[in-house]
Parts: sequence; structure tokens; C-alpha cells
Amino acid sequence: MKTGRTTRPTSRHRFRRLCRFAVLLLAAAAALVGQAGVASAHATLESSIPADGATVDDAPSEVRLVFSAAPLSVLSVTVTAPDGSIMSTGDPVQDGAEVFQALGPFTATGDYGLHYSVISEDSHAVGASLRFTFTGTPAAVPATSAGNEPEEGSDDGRGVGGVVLGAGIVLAVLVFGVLRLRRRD
Ligand SMILES: [Cu+2]
Repeated sequence: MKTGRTTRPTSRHRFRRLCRFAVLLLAAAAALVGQAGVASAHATLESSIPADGATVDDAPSEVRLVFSAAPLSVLSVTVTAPDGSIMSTGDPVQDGAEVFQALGPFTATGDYGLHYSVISEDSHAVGASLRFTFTGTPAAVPATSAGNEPEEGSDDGRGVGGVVLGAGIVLAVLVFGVLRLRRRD
């Protein structure tokens, strides 16, 4: 009878343990399903300004991308000019499901490429290349190449000046040292 009394409570205990385990499993499963529902927010591009394939007459100062859900992070938004050079400036700015990218001057008519890359809430990488055509009056090309050359020249001059100054200091120290040694003798 003593053994019966001791075995009964342990079997009950085991049953309770199993019940608790089953409840925990169900709760974990429910939590996983709930998470899957939240995490399935896959961001897709809903619209853009300029739109893909659009013809633009007025040069926009920025590009606007509208996603179906706020991206987790924006990796890059770049706009390329007809010659292939990148004409977007600075980093993209995110405002919820919208992403803005500042643009430089439109210095040529023709096809512009718009490339974006974002990480969606469900951790998926989302990206694509769009295209629009600029038919307006091109802005004057900024005089960057002409302005850079004299600066580079002056930089070289500074470099040579530094070397001459350094050599002069080394020479002065050597002469000073030799003179001191001679005085001691
Ligand atoms: Cu996704």
C-alpha cells in the first residue's frame, strides 16, 4: 500500500507535467504563427516620382519612392545620367514607407537610370532599376574639372615645399650637431 501511495502522486505529477508541456508548445506555436504574420510585411515599390518609363520636362530636385511597407533600411538610391555618371547627391532619406533621394543638376537630355536597394521588414532584399527620360533644358555643366586642376597643382607645390623644408631642418640639425662636436674637441 505504501508503494501504491507513492506511485499515484508521481503519475499524476507526470500527467500535470505533460499538460504544462503541451500548453507551452501550443503557446510557442501560436507565438510563431503571430510573428510570421507580422514579419510577412514584404516591401514592394508601389510608385515613384519620376515614374518608371516617364518623360520629364522639368528637372526634379529629388526622386521619391513609395513602398507598400516601411523598409527596415535603405541601402542605396542612385540616379545615373545618360553618360552613366551618378548624378544623385548625398544619402537617401527615409520617411516611413517613403524614400527621398536628392539629385544634382540635369546637364544632359536623354535616359536616366534610377536604381534602389532596400531591406524589407521580412529581411528580404528588395531592389530594381527604373528608367526615365529627361527632355527639358539641360543645366549648365558645373565647372568642376576646370576648378580642380589648379588646386591639384598647388597641392603638389605644397608637397615639394614640405620636402624642401624638411630637408632644410635635417641639414640645420646636422650642421648644429657637427659644430657642437667640434667645440667639444
Ligand atoms: Cu519578403
